[in-house]
Amino acid sequence: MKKIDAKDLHQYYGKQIEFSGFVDNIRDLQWVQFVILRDSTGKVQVTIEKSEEKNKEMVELISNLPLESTVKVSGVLMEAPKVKLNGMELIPESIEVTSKSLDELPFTYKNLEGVNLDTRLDYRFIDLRNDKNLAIFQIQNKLVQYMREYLYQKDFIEIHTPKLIGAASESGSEVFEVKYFDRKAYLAQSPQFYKQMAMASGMSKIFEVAPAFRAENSNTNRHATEYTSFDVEFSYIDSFQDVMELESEMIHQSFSKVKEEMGDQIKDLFGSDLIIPTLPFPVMSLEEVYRELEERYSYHVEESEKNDLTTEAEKLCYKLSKDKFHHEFLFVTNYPAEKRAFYHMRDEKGILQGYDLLFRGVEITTGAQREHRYEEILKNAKEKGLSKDVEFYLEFFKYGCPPHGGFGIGIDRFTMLLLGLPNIKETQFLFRGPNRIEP
Ligand code: AMO
Repeated sequence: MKKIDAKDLHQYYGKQIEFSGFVDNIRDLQWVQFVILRDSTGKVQVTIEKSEEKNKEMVELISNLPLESTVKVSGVLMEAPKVKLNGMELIPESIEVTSKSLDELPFTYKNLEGVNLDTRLDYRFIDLRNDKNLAIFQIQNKLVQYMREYLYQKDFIEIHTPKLIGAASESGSEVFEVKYFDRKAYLAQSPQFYKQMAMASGMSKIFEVAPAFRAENSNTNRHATEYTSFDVEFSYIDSFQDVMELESEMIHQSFSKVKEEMGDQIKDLFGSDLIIPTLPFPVMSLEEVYRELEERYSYHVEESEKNDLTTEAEKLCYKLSKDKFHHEFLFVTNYPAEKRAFYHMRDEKGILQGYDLLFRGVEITTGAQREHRYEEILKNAKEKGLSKDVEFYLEFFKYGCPPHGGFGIGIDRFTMLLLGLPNIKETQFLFRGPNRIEP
């Protein structure tokens, strides 16, 4: 029989059904046993009358059954307005234990207060049984689904680029090396070069949602050594403004849909208001940002640090963006070229045609118009001492390549900020960091 989801049970009142799930709770009273079963979509109460002779075996079974075992219950589903849990109860005829749990769990997943995060990650499969933790992934799933949908509406196609690569990509640093038969290979830190290869292939509009690997020894709340990157690239743009416009529309639309579907749940579980960002998103140059941070909040940094946003400045940008624009997002532009990747386009004055997008005071995206002119990209690569390493990439620009641009969003970080969670460890299915590569 096909597994019925808890959320669909109301369609089966008065019917003989089978329901499978985890044993979430048992209340063993004098005359009756209430067994709460749980699947990923909800919960249902199974009611066993102790006085009925035919229930004797089931009562015995339940009396000795550890919580978190899994069972398959056959019985009749009754509408029962008095039952607090969804106004229904399952009256069982038989119960089959499909997996018996040990009596003691490593920790009480229902109340995680005081449970060490490392212990939780060691037993992530139990940690994820917590309602709130499960919800993180259900919300993340919707967010990605609606971002994908936006792109599909615009005729983008999803491609799948290799993560095992022969030459260290982008910069040569921060890349994991792996043994590849009798030679070295690397784990891709971004699909950047292949997104651009797709443009040279004439694909015009592509995206990819896939792992990216960073060999950075960064132990912050927003860095991981492996994360999920939502990458977009498209051709025939006039400037990086087109890229910012597409990204902000995509976020606007997906936030609207997530809010409609899960806004209440986000508020209840995370206390976080999902605010649909108005269009267009505000934009400021790096120079303007530092000027205003100084004027408004007396935030000073050394001139030498003003070629990038300090972590503190990033944080203050949240306040700035709210105070100045009543907005939670902020595009920051006009970064100096020497701080940025060689594939970003620069204008005649050497100003970078790219941006960072900050959300709630943390960078979630880098985006840009790319340099698609062979001579220019060669010059930029040489300037960074990269021309040999990126020879295969430079080939893409020799045989016709349209002007193009794109961006990458770290999904795990984005989810963390959206739900107001303290750490990226909470939003990765299994966190990967400098000190954690297990389970
Ligand atoms: P960048 O390196 O800025 O740009 O990365 C883009 C976004 O990816 C996320 N991110 C991370 N998330 C978790 N842990 C990390 N260690 C980590 N590093 C990056 C962030 C970041 O904003 N190729 C360009 C994108 C492009 O231009 O299309 C790139 O990778 O959210």
